[in-house]
Amino acid sequence: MSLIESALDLRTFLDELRRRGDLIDVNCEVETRLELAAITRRVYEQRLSAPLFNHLKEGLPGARVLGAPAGMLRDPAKEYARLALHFGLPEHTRPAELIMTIRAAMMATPVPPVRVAKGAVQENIWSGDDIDLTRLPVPLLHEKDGGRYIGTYGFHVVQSPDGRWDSWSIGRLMLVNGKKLTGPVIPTQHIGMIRAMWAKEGKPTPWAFVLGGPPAAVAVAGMPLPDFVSEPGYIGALLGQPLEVITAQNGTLQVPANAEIVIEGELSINDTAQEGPMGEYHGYQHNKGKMQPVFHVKAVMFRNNPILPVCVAGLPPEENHTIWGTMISAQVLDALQNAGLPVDMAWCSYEAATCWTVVSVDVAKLADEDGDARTFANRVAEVYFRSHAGYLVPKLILVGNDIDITRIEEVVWALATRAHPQHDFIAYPQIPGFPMVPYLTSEDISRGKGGNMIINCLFPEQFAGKMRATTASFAHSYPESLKTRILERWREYGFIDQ
Ligand SMILES: Cc1cc2nc3c(=O)[nH]c(=O)nc-3n(C[C@H](O)[C@H](O)[C@H](O)COP(=O)(O)O)c2cc1C
Ligand SMILES: [Mn+2]
Repeated sequence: MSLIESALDLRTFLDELRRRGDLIDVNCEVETRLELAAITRRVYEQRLSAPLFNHLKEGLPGARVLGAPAGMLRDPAKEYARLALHFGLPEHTRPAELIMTIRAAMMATPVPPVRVAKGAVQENIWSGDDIDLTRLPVPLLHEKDGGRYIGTYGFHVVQSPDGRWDSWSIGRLMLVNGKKLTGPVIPTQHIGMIRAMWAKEGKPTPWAFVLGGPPAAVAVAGMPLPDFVSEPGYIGALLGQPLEVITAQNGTLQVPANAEIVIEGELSINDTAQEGPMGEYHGYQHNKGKMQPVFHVKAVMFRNNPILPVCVAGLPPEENHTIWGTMISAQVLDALQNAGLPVDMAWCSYEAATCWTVVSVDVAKLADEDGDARTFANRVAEVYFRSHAGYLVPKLILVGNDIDITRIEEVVWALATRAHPQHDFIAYPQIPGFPMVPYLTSEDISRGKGGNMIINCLFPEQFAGKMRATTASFAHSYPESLKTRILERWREYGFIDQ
């Protein structure tokens, strides 16, 4: 079977992981309160196979939870395999191939979804008094979380009042009770923008939330595509075929036909509830929650033995880094290249918890640029921080393309040896930035700016097409003929490893 089938359907995705030995069927009884989350946390941190919890102590009999859906693998040759399978890409896929695939679909013609009459998600339908989300296996993810989170790897579905813009976006959702949810609706995110359009008409936002949708759809729902670009059409372009959708119970919104669970209702205009705190993507657990908008649930659909996918946010690498970070990287590369800047790769190092992006500068083209490092950094800042994707990640590191920016040890080396303390750390306190960044002060958060900076790791000589020094290493310091001979004789010297 083609790997694309895994990108289109969660159960096919899980079968493929199982075939590869990258899925553990956890058949013993596990608690939804902390136990499944602690296991999943350890899985991320040790880079183990994804756990599918088949037997949960609480909740609907037969309901299951999937942990670490896009966690990293321990084998360095297949580190990105689970992430790559979200796009139907093979086990050995490297970051550059991921980014190029995601980028190429941005330049392709959108392929809108096709509506089908019936979908597996309609196997069970709750409405009215039947609705009780507490019957699903909703986990408590960290001991100090303010509630149980049903949405950590699911996406919101909303549409602009004129019907022209469909927005699918990942956002977290906490249970308030069996019929009420709450979660952040940040005004600069697309769900916040569309909610404002409905509020202007005096109406709550018709809303659905998809859990266990096609893996490619989930990944794209975590991607900051530009304003007014509909995610479903982009997903079709990415996969080379349309998604199958059904019309939700409310009669207007369209949701993937093969989703595991769909919750639908309204995102209120004025109702709020206490949300959080929750252990978050930057690796910290704050000790206070916040008032956030309420989502009122009007219907729930789910497959038999539904699977609830879960991201247990915290220290990298989890999906806020592997999915969000990767999708942001592709989007940032697109924005910078479209602006004519000489860059050839962008990468949100997972280790930096989606708080920095590294940008690889094509030094052969840099010599054609006018001005010095400061002028160049200012140009990059204007494009990057003002883009929907760059806005989310407050630090940008500029390095020459002799560095492989997907290798953290090379980035650290460049940071330590190339950035001058007096002129290469350039703060942009006036450019708006994402409020969730952990080092922001309360004044920064209320002003909506203050945390952005560029770190320039380009040597002044690189702006004149030269390099200050060559690299001292096996790759750079010896004649090719000698290196070849040494590698041929490696075992003869007594080394057993390659
Ligand atoms: C696992 C995961 C969890 C996320 N949680 C949130 C969240 O709670 N709130 C939020 O604003 N963005 C969250 N994001 C990021 C958004 O999904 C992302 O910025 C996306 O671009 C938003 O869609 P939009 O660009 O259409 O607004 C999360 C991403 C991932 C991968
Ligand atoms: Mn969007």
